[in-house]
Amino acid sequence: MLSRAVLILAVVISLTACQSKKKEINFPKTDLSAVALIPKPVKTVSTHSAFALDSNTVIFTSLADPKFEKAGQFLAEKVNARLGFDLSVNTTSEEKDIERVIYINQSDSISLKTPESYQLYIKKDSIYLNAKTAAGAFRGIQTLRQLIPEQSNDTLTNHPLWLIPTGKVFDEPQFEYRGAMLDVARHFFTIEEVKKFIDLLAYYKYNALHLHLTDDQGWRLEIKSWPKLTEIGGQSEVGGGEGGFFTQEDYKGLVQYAADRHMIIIPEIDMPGHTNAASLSYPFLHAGGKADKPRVRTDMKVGYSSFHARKDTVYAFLDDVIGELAELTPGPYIHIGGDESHVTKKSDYLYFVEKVEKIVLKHGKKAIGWNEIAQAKLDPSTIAQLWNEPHNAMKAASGGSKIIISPAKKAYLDMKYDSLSEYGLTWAGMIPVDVGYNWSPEDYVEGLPKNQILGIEAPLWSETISNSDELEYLAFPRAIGYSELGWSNPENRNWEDYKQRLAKQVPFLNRMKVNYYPSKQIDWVE
Ligand code: TNX
Repeated sequence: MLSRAVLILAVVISLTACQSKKKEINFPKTDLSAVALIPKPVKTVSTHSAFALDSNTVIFTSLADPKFEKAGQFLAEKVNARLGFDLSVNTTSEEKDIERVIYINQSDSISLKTPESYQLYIKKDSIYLNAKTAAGAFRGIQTLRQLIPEQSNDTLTNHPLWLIPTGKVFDEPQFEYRGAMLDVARHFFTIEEVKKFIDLLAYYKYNALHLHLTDDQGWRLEIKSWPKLTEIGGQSEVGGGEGGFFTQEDYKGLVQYAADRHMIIIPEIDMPGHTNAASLSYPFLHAGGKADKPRVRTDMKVGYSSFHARKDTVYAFLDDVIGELAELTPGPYIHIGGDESHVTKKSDYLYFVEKVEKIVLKHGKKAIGWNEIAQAKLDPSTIAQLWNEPHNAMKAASGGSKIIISPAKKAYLDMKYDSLSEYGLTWAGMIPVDVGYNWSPEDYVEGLPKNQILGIEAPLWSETISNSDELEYLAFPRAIGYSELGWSNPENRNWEDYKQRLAKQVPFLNRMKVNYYPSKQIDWVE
């Protein structure tokens, strides 16, 4: 380890020393501040020259934290795949004439205020990416990916150079939580489909994917102590398709895939309503009374199912389920749903939420629930997710809870864009690309202090979609806008400026084969 560190230092020093011997290239004038970065960084300073990325560039990282090296490898993989290079990390080869280095540096600078803050110093012969944590380095790497131009310059020297504009980027997120949600219950999505969504979200600096794993139409995660949940409850979906579920092995792979991108997965077990598939698997869970008798449901109705709230066996079951879930979840949160329990008596609902919250706490996690849970007496560590009732968000906040902002009218990825939209619902209105962007999560709930907002999340319910193409049609481009609402300061957000930058995402979206909705509001750059 030590010798490798010394070697790297030697390379970095000798690189600076031998610059004078090299032929100076006259780069065309560049402008770092004009690059179409999304989300927009806090500050950029242009120095108008270029770092010439080529196949001889070397990547080094701090070695004290192995996660920095991993982040470097992620960068190398992305650059190699895109440009056909063979860059490696923290290795030197004798034959290579090292001219330029990218150094990913763990820094304890006090100007790096959050774990995800980063600074980029781009000079002609070096790029320094400073961050306190590997998560910060990873966010900076996404900026670097966005700074690599589409076209190489093939005339300045005898091989192609990708000219990265020189200057500085200082950046940090305005909210610590920036999430999207995917409903894999109404329609099942495969591990590969979810991974592709994660890749796209990571590029725009999201740090959380909430998976809505259970609903009336299906239960999608294997629970070893209660196998019928998936054997029976996993075999249906909206429209009558065959459904499906993740084994715990599959799911662990997904959690790791997200973690490799510095994202957490938040698993949701929606209850006491939205539980028809669970009660169909284990009828003792069913509330009776006003709740519909469990049967295979492939329709899109809501609000007809409920768990029984007064049976000890129901809570013993939930202790097992949440226990297994907590084991599978390195992140701090478990989502307990709580929405639209229209056939649960109010007193039963309150009793249920308070009991389940305690089970989550007992397993060492924090609970998140939809805004209805604020009717109960919540532990201050519990988070309320605003979707339709600002007054309940305020109530939760007054008890000390933090709030995730996900208003259906602004942030629901499953609302149609306009009357031409092929997929999506309209109950909360249509959300064209500009409406999705032109609002402020920090001002949405009057009187809610900013320091009680954990962040923003854009949910994608899947009643009308069942594969990656359809998912991408609804999520893109709108999810790109929500990344900016979560990350960038209000003073850096502006629709006219954003729409120009959004238009320039096309080459990336095409490379990733994303079936985005080609909204007429944007002059897409082909
Ligand atoms: C409301 S939003 C629901 C979901 C539906 C969604 C469709 C929320 C917490 N509950 O059950 O899928 O509308 O847009």
